[in-house]
Amino acid sequence: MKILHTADWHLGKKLGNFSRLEEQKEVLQEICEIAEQEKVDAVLVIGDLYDTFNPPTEAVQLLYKTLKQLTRNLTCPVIAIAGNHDSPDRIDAPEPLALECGIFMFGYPMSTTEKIDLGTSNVQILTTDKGFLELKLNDTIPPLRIIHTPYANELRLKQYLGVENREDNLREILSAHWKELAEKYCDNKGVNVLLTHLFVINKGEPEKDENLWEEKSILHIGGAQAIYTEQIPHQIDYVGLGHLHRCHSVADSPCPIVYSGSPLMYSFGDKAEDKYVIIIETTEIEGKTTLTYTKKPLTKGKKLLRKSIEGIEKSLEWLKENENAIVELTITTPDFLTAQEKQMLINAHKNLHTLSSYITSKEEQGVKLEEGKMNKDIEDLFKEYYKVKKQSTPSDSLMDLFRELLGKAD
Ligand SMILES: [Mn+2]
Repeated sequence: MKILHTADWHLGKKLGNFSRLEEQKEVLQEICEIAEQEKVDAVLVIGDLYDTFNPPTEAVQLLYKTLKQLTRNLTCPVIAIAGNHDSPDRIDAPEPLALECGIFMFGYPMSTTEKIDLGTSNVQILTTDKGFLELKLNDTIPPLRIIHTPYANELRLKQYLGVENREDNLREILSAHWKELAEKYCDNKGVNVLLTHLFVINKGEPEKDENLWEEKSILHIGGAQAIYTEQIPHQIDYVGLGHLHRCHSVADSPCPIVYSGSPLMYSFGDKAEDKYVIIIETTEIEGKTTLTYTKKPLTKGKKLLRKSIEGIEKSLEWLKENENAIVELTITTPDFLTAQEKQMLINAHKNLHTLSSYITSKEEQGVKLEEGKMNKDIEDLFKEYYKVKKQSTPSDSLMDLFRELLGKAD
């Protein structure tokens, strides 16, 4: 059995005002081609399908078109869950249509699906339960069992799981939920995977990830606490994760616990060579099914480059050499840039995201000026507004609330 694991597509994402939709189309096409070449039996898309609660129509259409293409006419089921950027209702809504195509979309931790006959011998729904799905893929391979837990913050997760009055923390509650499903449905006669869009680490590791990108706020108030690998039930053969945008394995035992990462560079801290999808494969070792995985590199999409350069001439040269990237440039100059110089730099590159200058003259030594983000996004604007009004920075929980309102307001 072969399964493709991907996550964090963030469809509809903009970097400032730069739309990433064309790059997203290209990289999703690349993912579809890999799935076809590898003849995978199932596809997992583990959260942050969209970038916002209310994505643009083009992003919604791109998602549906891609998921449908991945099913290869009902021969390869696709299982997709919501991440912290997704509106759970929006992910659940297309279920009646999606289901007929062999696409399973889960917005909430207790979401389930109807046990319908898909009218094909290739894919059959064997068992469904809240947070669980068992599929028969074809006659030659064992059934695939999936425990699926989309993102929810601690408070909501407790509500959804019906334990809002319990004092226990998220870790204990999720452990109990996963254990119950694993004991009920998962044995060694099938392949058992757990999918979740959360921050998972080994116990004792720092609960901060430098590469967490824009996601930092959800680790704090109103967010979800880090989940430990030791909480994964022993029946599970593979844990597919979404949330962190860097492709990496959290642990390889007792089973692989893996973040596929995002398919494109979405922050200036990402590395272009870090973009992959994961191909999971089963092998029989002494009658026991074991899962191994390989990383397949993704090649589409623009690079995001952050660079400091001395002087305008060298900057212009560098901008020309990197005309296909999206760039954040800091120029070191003896004196302030003139309006013409600024304009010249802006005109020299179509994807200049931020331009700053670092002044080195004696009088101005050490002054760093942001010459302007070419286009600020609404969250940055809100932060600035808040600073002016309140003389302090908005808290993480307030920013969470702001994002939620944004999703609902427009
Ligand atoms: Mn994400």
